[in-house]
Amino acid sequence: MTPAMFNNDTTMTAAEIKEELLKKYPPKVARKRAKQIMINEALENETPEITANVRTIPGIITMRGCTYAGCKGVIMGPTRDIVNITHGPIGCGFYSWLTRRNQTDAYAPDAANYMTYCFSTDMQDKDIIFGGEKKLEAAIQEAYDLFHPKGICVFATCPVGLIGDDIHAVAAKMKAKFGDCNVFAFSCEGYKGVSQSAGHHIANNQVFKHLVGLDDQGKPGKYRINLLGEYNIGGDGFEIDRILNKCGVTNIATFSGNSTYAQFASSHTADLNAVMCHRSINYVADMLETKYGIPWVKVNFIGANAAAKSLRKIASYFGDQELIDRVEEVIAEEMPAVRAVAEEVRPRTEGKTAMLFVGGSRAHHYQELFKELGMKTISAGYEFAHRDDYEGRQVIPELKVDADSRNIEELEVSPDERLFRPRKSQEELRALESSGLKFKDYDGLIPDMERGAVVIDDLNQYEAEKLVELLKPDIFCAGIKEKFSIQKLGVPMKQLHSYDSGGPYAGFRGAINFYREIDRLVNSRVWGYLKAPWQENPELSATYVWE
Ligand code: CFM
Repeated sequence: MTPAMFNNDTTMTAAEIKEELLKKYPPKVARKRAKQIMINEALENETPEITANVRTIPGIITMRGCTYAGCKGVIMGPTRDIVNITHGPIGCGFYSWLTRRNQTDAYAPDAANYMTYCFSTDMQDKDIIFGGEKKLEAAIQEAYDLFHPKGICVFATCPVGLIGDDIHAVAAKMKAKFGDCNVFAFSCEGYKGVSQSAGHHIANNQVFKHLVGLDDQGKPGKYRINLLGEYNIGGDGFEIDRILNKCGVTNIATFSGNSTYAQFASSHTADLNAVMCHRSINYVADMLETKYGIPWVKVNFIGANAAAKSLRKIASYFGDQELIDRVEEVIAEEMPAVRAVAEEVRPRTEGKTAMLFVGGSRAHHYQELFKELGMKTISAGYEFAHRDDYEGRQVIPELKVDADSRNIEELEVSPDERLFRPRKSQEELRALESSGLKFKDYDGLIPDMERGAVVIDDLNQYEAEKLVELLKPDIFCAGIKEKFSIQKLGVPMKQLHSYDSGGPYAGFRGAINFYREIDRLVNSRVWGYLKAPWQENPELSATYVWE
C-alpha cells in the first residue's frame, strides 16, 4: 500500500497553497495571517517583508511558548550550578523541570549540579491575596542553607506580576544578607511578551547586568572564544567542544549549554564571540562588543559543511597560520567518516522533501543537514523569530517598536572604563571584512531557501495539518505538540527541539547521527499504514443509557 501521502505529486503553486491555508479563516484573521505567510522571494509582494514577532490571534492554537519559558527554561535552565527558583504556582515550575534536553557534565570537577531539582515557591491562594514576598524570601534562604550555591536566580510567573511582588527587592536584600551568593531576579512573567523570545531578552539583560564581568580570570588559551546561543540539547555542545578542543580553540563560556556561574562571570575575557542561535542571544553578543570590545561572528555547527565553514571563520578571525592549518587538519580528519555515511544514505534520501517549523533558529540551521542528504525544504518557518532572523539583520533599523517590544527593557551599555579593549583595530577589522569575514551579521533564513518555498511565521495547529495534507512532505520537523497529529496524518515526524531521544546532531559526529536518523524516518512506511479508528469507521453507533 502506498498512500497518496507519500507521493510528492502536488501540482499546486505556492500562491494556491497560501490561499488554501487562509480559506477557512474569518476575513480579519485571514488578513492578519496573510502577512505571516510568505512565498519565498516575495513573489506576491511588492516589498519582501514578513510579519513576525507579533501577537498570536486569540483562538489560534499556536506552537509558541511563554516568556517565562524563554527566560527560565531556555537561557538560564542549562546552567548547572545556579539554583533557579520559580516564584509562582507549582505548575509553572513543574512543567519547566527537565523538559528540555539540555545536558550538562555533572562529573566536571567544579560540578555542583542543581539541574535535577525543581525549585518553586509553590504559591497558594493566600499568597496571591496577601503577597508572596515573604514566601520567596524563605525559599531563597532555604536554598542557600541547603546548597550554598554561587548564585540563585528568581523567575516571576504571571500571577507574580499581576499582584506586584517586588522580586528584585527581595533578591537584593538576600544577596546583601548572604554576602557570598549572587541573588538576582527576572521579571519574565509569561505574558510579558508575545512569545518566549521576550524571555530571552530579559534573561540576556539580567545575566549581563548581574553576572558577566565579575571574574577577570578566564581560562588560559591562545585562541579564546565564547560560544553564544548553544544550549547543549542532546549533547550538541559536547560535540562542538570536542571539535574546538581538537583545533586548539578554548571555549571560555557557552551561553548557556553545559555552563557554569564562573563561565558567565569570565566571558568578557574571550577574544571572539561565535553566535550559534542568533535569536536567543544576539543581545549579549552586542553588549559584550559595546562594553568590552569583543567582536562577534555568526556560526552554525549544524551540518558537517556548516561546521567546517564555521571553524574556518573562527580561524580566519585569529589569522594565525598555525590555527588555520590545524583547523584544516581537523576537517580533513573528520570529514571522511561523515562523507562515507552521507554517500551510503543519499541514494535513499535524495529528492525527498522536508518541512521545518522550529523556534527561532533551527528551522534555518537544519536545512544545511537536509541539503547534505539531497533533500529539499519545501516549507519552513519560526515560532517566534523576528524579521531579522528571516530577512537578515539589515532590516533591524526598520523594525517597528510596538507596545509589546516596548515592554522589554533595552539596556544602555557603554564601554567599560577599566575593561574595554578592542580585540582588533579598525584597520584589522576592515581587512578581515574585505577578505569575506562578516561581523555582527546574520543573513537569515529566507536567502537560503528556494524560490517559491513557503515561509510561514508562527505556524499553528490547523495550518500545520493543512500544509501536510497539501504538500505531502516526506518528513515534518517540529516539536512535541505537533508530533502526534502529524504522525496520524501518515507522515514521519522528527522533533527538532528535543531530538526525540536522539542527538547530538551538531558537528561532524552529529551529522552522522542525523543522516542515519533521517534515512530511517523517511524510508519507514509505518506511518502510512497507520489509520486512526475514525478513519476506518467514521461513524460511531451508540445509545443513550436512559433510553
Ligand atoms: Fe535558539 Fe534554541 Fe532555537 Fe531557542 Fe527554543 Fe531550543 Fe528551539 Mo525549542 S534557543 S531559538 S527558544 S536554537 S528550546 S535550543 S529547540 S524553540 S529553534
